[in-house]
Amino acid sequence: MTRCCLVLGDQLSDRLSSLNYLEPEDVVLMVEVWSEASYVKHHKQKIALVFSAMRHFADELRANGRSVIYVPLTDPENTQSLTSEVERHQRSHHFSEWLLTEPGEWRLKAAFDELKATLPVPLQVVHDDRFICSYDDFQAFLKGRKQPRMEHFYRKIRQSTGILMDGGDPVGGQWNFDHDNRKALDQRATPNPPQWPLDSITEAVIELVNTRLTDHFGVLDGANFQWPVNREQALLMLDHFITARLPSFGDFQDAMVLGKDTLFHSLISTSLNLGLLRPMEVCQAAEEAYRQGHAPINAVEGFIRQIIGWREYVRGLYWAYMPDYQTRNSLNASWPLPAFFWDESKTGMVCLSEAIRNTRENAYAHHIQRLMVTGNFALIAGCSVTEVCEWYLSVYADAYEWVELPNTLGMALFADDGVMASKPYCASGKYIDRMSDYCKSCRYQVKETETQNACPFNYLYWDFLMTHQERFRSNPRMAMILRNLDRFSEPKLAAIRSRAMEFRARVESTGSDVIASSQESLL
Ligand code: FAD
Ligand code: DLZ
Ligand code: SF4
Repeated sequence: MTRCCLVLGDQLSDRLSSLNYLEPEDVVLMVEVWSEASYVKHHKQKIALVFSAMRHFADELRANGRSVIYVPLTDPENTQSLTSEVERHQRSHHFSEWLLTEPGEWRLKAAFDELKATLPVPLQVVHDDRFICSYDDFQAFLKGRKQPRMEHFYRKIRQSTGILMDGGDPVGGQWNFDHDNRKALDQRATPNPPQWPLDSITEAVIELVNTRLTDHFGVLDGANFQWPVNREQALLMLDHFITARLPSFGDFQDAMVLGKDTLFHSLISTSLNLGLLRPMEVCQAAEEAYRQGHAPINAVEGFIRQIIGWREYVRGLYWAYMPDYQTRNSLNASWPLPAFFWDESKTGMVCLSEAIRNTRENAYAHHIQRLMVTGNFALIAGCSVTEVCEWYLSVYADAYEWVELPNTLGMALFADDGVMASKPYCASGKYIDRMSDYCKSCRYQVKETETQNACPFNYLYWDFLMTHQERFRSNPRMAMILRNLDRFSEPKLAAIRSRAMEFRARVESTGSDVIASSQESLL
């Protein structure tokens, strides 16, 4: 009685829970399907990455003696959805049972729940133990807490895993060293990411995506595609991070520099999310670097917090609050996403143009670009929550809804009314000027708020605060900001509002914030 295990495109781990249940005679099914490639218009690099990593993983399973059925996208028999491929293979092979590690996205969980009801044999869905915190443990954490906060969760995980602990105490005597992590970058050189030649599998996939998915966003060619597609490459990326980047990771975690796309960030999110790396091994490697005196505590603690703190926390929130979570829009944001989010040449704002260029060329932007540039703009301009979430899910090589949605809807857009963040991450151009060198080469004046050339982040920020001030007054963390707003004169407030209105009207009618020179003389 042969059983079949369906392995999804982000389940590429040799220790995957469902694979542990298999007997030698059982079979693994992996399918490249149109429905997954197009449920949002993923960046071309993301699709190439997932397909190449899937093909490499299938080869590794075969090399380890597993029997694998692999259905490529172009197979004429391919029915192009995950569930219909299960049904097709059940009809042709009459398996006695199906196994699946639970999918990472709610829509797929719902689809497989439906399939269970119609499949003639059992479909066993097993827990995904590639995360440190189980759903039950996360529910236990939430229980009785009115305002769950990541920092409390993070401390619990430090204690339960023993990561960066000396007995019962945090290493270095503090849980969090973030106050040391806010430096703007000086003139120092930043390391280039490691490179490896593309193999024939990746080359074939790049060709496939470039011929079949021409209308998807982003640049994809051999020169700019450098994501790890197997565990060996993922370990090289991790090793490069630990030796060349981690020592400066903390200091410059929030910095942004023109033309420097990755700074000291780790570039491991794609590998973690695909299953090529394990969160604990990554944290252990960082801790070891600290214990060997290779990296300072502020860097190591800051990095580990991202993995066992934020990454686990957002996954816990996603499953605890879905499916209602995706419909939330507590600030009633509905302004259509400007066209320049898809084409940076349409904006004169250097900060946005840099973040969007990085995104288009590399399917990547680091956290502060995502949160404080594109996310902050979308928040203060009041962009449609649905459109912004779809944009983030489409454009990044590491994007899966379980991690993208809480970060976008919750952290960046404050649309969940404070479940994820205790206050909105809204900021004026002053923050971007402090943390980057962007403003020096921008056509807009970062120190101005109401003039024609004023930085749009400034008037949109104050306009946003004016619009939502009644809601925010009950939040003690917003009190100081609102006191500043209260000091503004009526004419100043009116000027800000009218700049924001002009800006929106211009972007709506032209797709761009840039004033055409013919119009400029009329203003
Ligand atoms: P580093 O800065 O080196 O951080 C190390 C690791 O910590 C990352 O690889 C990642 O696994 C983890 N991490 C850091 N911050 C977070 C976070 N807030 N949530 C979850 N994990 C975190 N991350 C994704 O993996 N997929 C997404 O779709 C995604 N969407 C985001 C959308 C928005 C609006 C924001 C603000 C953040 C988003 N993030 C997402 C989190 C974070 O920006 C990326 O994980 C990070 O930029 C990836 O680059 P890196 O590997 O160089 O990370
Ligand atoms: C992201 C993705 C893409 C683009 N394609 C496939 C695919 O063809 N086959 C597959 O099994 N998985 C794919 N994936 C990953 C799934 O979308 C992923 O499993 C869900 O998003 C759950 O996290
Ligand atoms: Fe961005 Fe404003 Fe600075 Fe220009 S001046 S780069 S728009 S923050």
